[in-house]
Amino acid sequence: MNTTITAIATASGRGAIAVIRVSGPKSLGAYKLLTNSTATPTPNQIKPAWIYEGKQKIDHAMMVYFKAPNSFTGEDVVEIHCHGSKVVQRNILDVLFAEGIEAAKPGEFSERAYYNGKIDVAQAEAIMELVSAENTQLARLATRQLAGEFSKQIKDILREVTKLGATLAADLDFSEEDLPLLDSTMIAEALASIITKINIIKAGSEILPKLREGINVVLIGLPNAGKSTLLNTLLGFDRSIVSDQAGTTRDTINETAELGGINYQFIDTAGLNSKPGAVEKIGIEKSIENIKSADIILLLIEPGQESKTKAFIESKNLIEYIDSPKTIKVFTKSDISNNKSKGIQISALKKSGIKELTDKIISLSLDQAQTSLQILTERQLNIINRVEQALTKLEDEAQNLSFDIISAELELVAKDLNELTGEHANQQIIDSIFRNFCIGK
Ligand SMILES: Nc1nc2c(ncn2[C@@H]2O[C@H](COP(=O)(O)OP(=O)(O)OP(=O)(O)O)[C@@H](O)[C@H]2O)c(=O)[nH]1
Ligand SMILES: [Mg+2]
Repeated sequence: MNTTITAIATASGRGAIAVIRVSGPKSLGAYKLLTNSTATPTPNQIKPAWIYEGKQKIDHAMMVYFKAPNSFTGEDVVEIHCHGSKVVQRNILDVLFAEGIEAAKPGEFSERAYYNGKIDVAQAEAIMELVSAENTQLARLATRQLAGEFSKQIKDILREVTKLGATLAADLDFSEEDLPLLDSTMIAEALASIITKINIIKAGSEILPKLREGINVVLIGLPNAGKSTLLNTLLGFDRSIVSDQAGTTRDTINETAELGGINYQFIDTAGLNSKPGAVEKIGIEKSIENIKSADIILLLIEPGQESKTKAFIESKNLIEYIDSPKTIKVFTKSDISNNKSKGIQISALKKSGIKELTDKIISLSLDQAQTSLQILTERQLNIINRVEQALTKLEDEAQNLSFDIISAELELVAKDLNELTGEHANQQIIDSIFRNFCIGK
């Protein structure tokens, strides 16, 4: 780019300090002008300096110069860390504007970084997510995407699509007598493998709203196992009624809480009684529904009830949910028993084992999120869905389609995939992505 741009990179209004960014060929000149000096500053070093408007000192600031191509945008960049007063910020911008430096459009710094090959579109979008991340864990996960994880997966898929397309094209080029390289079974298999990868990305994107709204943790167990007591202990207040009567909780009780920077939706359920009364029965059906949709299951077992619990689970065909890594076995009332079974031993009464349990819940949710989380913007999700539909349709119809039609369809898919990372994306798409960014980003 020939132009030089500037914008305030920090939140608008008054603050302790503000950062003004400048990017483009006039950056170094602007540095010298503002600091009233002729010396070229050492790149990447923060230096205190007086800032001038003409001969007038307007602020004492910290200045950094990044020399192209070693900067965020890939161009010469200057950052002015001035005091947060609106007047000071305005004065500095006025000096810069007077030099013919232009006000940056929203996202223009990131856009320049993209054009200079510093980041791809998916990484730029991850920066956006990072800026708007509402909790620590989310921010950490956005950082992973910033490191290019998502783009790598897409390139992998793209490679498979292109390879399949190329093999089909090669078959088309051969004459009738040649043995084709592919048959319809092989095509269907190749398509299925690509679809699986797309679906993994989609599934990962569904975790994001959960991290925002709360991961479901369902407490289940026989009546009197201590579910409601544990819920109250986890929440730190009495939300659910506790009594020594079996069948105290009849309806599900939801409550949100934060543990270790992650939001959870804890769900206390009706005890799994094998001979319930009419109302209890409705509650138990709800419990079973909750087991099926849970992200994490806490299976509570009180002393001496392990085999009875197992029998109930088996009778309702719930083993697959209980034997899964998302279930934590919790042996309750350790104050009155000496259970040594594999699982976590807790006593809500004596508050023992609770920290071990919450640590386990946190690590389990981070495992689930980290192995699969994808932060997809609406734009990316739309493309992923479109690609998945096109490939599924192709897989269904592959038997009856000619190679040239399949190959043409795959080309369209490849075009869509390229749009995800911004490679070969057209100007209009690039514009629409970066204009959603904030100014100064
Ligand atoms: N000794 C001891 N008793 C406990 C502990 N946790 C719960 N209890 C008692 O066990 C009984 C049942 O507890 P609840 O929390 O109501 O059990 P629940 O699983 O919610 O029972 P339902 O709602 O009927 O399914 C109550 O009398 C509790 O005080 C514990 O850690 N130690
Ligand atoms: Mg209860």
